[in-house]
Amino acid sequence: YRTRDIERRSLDVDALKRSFLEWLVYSVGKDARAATRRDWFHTVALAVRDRVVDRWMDTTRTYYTHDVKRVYYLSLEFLIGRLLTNSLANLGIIDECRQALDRIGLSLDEVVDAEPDAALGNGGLGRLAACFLDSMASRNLPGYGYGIRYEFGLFEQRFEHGWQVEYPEQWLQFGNPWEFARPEVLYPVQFYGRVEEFRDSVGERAYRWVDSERVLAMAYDTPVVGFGGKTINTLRLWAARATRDFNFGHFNEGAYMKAVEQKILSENLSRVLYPNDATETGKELRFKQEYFFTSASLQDILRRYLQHHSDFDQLPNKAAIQLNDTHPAIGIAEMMRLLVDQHAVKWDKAWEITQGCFSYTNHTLLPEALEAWPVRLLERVLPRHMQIIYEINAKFLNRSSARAAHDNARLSHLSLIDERGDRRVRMGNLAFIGSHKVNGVSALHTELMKQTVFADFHAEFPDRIVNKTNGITPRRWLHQANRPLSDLITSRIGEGWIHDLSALDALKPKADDVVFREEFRRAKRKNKKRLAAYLARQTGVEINVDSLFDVQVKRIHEYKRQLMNILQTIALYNDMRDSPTVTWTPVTKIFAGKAAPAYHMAKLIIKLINDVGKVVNHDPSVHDNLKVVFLPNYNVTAAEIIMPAADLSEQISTAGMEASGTGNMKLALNGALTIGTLDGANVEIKDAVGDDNIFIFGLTAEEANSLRQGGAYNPRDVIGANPALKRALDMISTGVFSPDDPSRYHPILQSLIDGGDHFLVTADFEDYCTAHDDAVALYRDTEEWTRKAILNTTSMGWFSSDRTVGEYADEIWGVKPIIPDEGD
Ligand code: 26V
Repeated sequence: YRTRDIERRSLDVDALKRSFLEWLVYSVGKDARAATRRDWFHTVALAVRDRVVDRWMDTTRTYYTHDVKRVYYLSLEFLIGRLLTNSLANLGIIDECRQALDRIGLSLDEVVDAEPDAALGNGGLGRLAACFLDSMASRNLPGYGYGIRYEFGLFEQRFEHGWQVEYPEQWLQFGNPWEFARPEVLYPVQFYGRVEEFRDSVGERAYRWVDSERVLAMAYDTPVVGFGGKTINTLRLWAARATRDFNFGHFNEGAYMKAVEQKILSENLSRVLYPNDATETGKELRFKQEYFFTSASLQDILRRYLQHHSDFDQLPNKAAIQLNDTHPAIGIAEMMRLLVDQHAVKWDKAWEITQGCFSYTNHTLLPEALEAWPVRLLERVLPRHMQIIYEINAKFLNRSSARAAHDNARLSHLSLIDERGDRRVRMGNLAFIGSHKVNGVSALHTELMKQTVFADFHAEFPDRIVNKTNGITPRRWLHQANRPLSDLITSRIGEGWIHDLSALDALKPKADDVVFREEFRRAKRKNKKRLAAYLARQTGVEINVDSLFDVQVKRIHEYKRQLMNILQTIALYNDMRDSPTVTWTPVTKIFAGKAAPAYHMAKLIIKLINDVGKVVNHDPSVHDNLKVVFLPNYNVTAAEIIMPAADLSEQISTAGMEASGTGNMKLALNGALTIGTLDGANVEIKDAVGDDNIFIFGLTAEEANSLRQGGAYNPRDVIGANPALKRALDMISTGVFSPDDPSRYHPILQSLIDGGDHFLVTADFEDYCTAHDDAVALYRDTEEWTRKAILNTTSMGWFSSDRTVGEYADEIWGVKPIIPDEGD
């Protein structure tokens, strides 16, 4: 492409400006005088996209010519957020772009703000997938993301009278400048029908899936720009398209309209992201989404492999397929079907290939989130897969040591079928036996996997379970989101940390440097001002920039214990009112997060926080020393404003329940001190930052487990023994925060008192309050606090997702970095 348009690829300010003006007119179709901010966003995005296309083709061609081993990250969720700043930063042209826009009289920040937030995910699992894409590209690893191009991303959250209300989120409404539609990349995906047995050409038993309904999967590609702009990988998302395979001649008018309607309905498959991050019991559409994108992705992977190969022997050396949770686990059976039924590979060989390719990441131990699809559903929707699963199960159980030992209890645990009640296929078990490696996402979580859900499998395959502690991309979560701190760090150690976060180690001694501490505080203050302005705009609540910003941002879930946080807030409010002459340290409690639309308890907790905020924020007797703000519609873009501004990071889940957490890493990297339990990656964060620089409290996973098992735990006694807790609960129960409906919160009180307090809120309350008091007391010692904050930032190098994907690449995928060749 030496002859291709040099102008289009030029990174200098004037060329960018010319591109913008040209794109606005010829692609967006607007005159500069009539252009809206959104028009300018599309203009700039398209011009920036031009700067990545050649490199993208270089990358793709290099992978192809060298026939490298690729990794395919199969995920039902990619929580990407905005891409403009990310693309500019990774290409290294933020300043150039800012100047070019300046010369047209536009502000980059305003243009950036017109981009919708791509929310194709619920929370941690989806954001991790997005961080991994960034890290694979930045480490020059041949990595592809495969997922669904949902027309509606995660719902928009609004508060009406303090209650969460969900609205559809139409991120594609005005088009998506980052994607390339590939109408020619189209795969058929079948559903329903029946299986026919027949004899193949050599007289062996074979099967075909007939009378099925078909939907087409159409590809949309988004370039994934690595840092430095060398490697540009691909995120391929599938959209459902109706087939055109019905015969017009056979229809009378009524049947015709019905048939067209059927076709239209089939496109519902990619319409909407399921908004639950824990349960979705037996929803057929969800199951069909899982199979739809998995089948299309595997067909695409095999097609790419067959460009260079004529048999499948080398597939495990060319394709590593990572299952992001069990959502794509049906891929194990689909790979077997494609190999055995479509490509006539012998069963045993096909199984060896499948295991060689697949690996599986577990993201939760919560029993309600472990997928188990009813056998009846599978028989109906995917009849051939059900047969294959039975076959896999029979062969596996026959060879298991449990069979040899005639240990029926163990056999029933190992089985792919849960025979209790309605029979179900355990997707975790399928993913486990079809994979060569299975991983947890933090040291503690991996240990608990071995001891609990996968204990029998671990005994059978002691080398299969490995740990890969999660990480976050330092590009988005420090370099882009926190320019003040990013610039400060770069001023001392150069830019190397952006692609090697362990370089932050070198800054640790700066914690003892007064000047550095002053500059660090200045950066934090800037970020706090920005957040305060944002909160005022979004919620109308004015907060004190010098107060301690105490932040809990994450999905609302009982195990994450936002309830414990608001109870402590009420106790603090009472202390302040009781002792008005004490000089209190001002605290601002900041909450954000969505509840699953059907999760009533979570929605009630949101309402409680909003109700408490209404009382506290208007009570003159606390002299603005306490404010409670719940920011609506938490998403990646909001997180980028919140993380840099936090002083205290709330990571207070019941020990043993949070698989890892990644918000904990984002906050600590941005200089917040953690108040947390020994859960998930908090354990490793504590080891990294040191015991003196974190506030750990509460029961350990083991203690929590024995307390529950012991049967002697009585929340009523605990409440009786803690006057502050009792008073807070009494205020809730007598309607102090809900005078219009005093019984509103009885379900919450019920769950704590008579419901047995499953999440041990009352058990950990006192210890939590003490830890919080310690944190607030330390905050008054500005220098000491800053020292610890700096040690948090500078100790977080290991938590880069570059480290995480490096470990996956070496120990699970067997893929190597390759620098793309330039030009043809
Ligand atoms: C399950 C389901 C069930 C069906 C409806 C939709 C849906 C969506 C997601 C899930 C899985 C939830 C598991 C999850 O998000 N785990 C989180 O993974 C993070 C990344 O590893 C980790 O940091 C969090 O601790 C963990 O909760």
